[in-house]
Amino acid sequence: MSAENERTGDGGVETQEEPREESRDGGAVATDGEHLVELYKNMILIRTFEEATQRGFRQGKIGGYLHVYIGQEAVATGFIDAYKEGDRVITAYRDHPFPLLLGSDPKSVMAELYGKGTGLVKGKGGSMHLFDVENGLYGGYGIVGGHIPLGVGFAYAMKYQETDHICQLYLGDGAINNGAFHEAANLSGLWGRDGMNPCLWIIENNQYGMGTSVARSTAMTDLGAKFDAYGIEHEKVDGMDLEAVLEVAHRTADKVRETGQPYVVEALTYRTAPHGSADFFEKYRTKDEVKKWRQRDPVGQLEHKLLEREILDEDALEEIRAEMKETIDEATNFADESEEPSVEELYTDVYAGEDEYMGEE
Ligand SMILES: Cc1ncc(C[n+]2csc(CCOP(=O)(O)OP(=O)(O)O)c2C)c(N)n1
Ligand SMILES: [Mg+2]
Repeated sequence: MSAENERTGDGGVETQEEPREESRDGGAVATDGEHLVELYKNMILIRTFEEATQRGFRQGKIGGYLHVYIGQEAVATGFIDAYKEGDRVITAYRDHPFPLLLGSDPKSVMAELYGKGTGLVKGKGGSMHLFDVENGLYGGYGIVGGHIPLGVGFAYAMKYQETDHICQLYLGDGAINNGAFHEAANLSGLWGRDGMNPCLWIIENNQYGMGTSVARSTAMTDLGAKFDAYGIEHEKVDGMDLEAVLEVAHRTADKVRETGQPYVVEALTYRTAPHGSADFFEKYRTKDEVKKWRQRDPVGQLEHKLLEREILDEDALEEIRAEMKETIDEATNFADESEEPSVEELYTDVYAGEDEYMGEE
């Protein structure tokens, strides 16, 4: 199967292809400074949001679980750039960047984490169950691997309904060893033979599932290669390099849209944050390893490129950071000051309305 990029010793990959030069609006992807600045803002928005959620958790204002995306920002930012209206996005519980990138109001995303009635799903979902159908986000799921069959089903439905939309299905390296993954991958490959499964599988290989490294959870550590068994093509990308992700994201999203066949991208990345709120004291990663990946931080790498190419100077970078901080401060205050959901809300959204899903009687 196609492996256009190759692993390097430190877990990254060397991109062998030249970045392509088209984006969804016909402009340049890799060389257009304005576009990179826009995406830099998105990455800072995510980073700042996540840092604020960590503070909110420590203050006891965010309950339940909290899994942040720090270190992985280039992956979602690059792929969501290839999102087109009508597409669907589905992911697991490390889901905060998705509504932010798809256009949900950061205030309602933060309020959801605070469990408030003004939250994205009225405070009923929390950190792991973000949902914004209008903007293409179909969750947010806490059961590892549980959402994978749903994503493959969405892709089938989109073709069945004769649209040219695709499903972006995100999954972690840990989810690959789950039974639901294998059943769904089999169907995705099978339906893809008839052009009936426009599913772009995006593996966020951050090297660990909780405290267990990929090498300790499977004998076949080339995760993309698992898809050979199901007849689905795959490749790897350096998930710390936004431009590399952008190139792959646009090319593969176009391919999936045109062919109706699934495709897999394994993004090699790293969560520099702990796994979740219950994992403050890491015993499974060396300081050296974390340091090595931090040196390849996706935000830092992009800042370096913006400076080197003289697209932005230090002052301009600082201005963007300040602007994003203001947005997130506002979101945090909004969440903090919002009301708890009303008791009546316990009885709404429990069952789907008949008209909504079952048709008129
Ligand atoms: C079916 C199931 N088994 C176990 C868990 C507990 N659990 C929560 S997160 C996690 C690790 C998943 O790792 P990965 O898919 O790599 O995602 P990451 O956290 O690295 O983004 C596990 C095992 C769960 N939520 N669901
Ligand atoms: Mg993982």
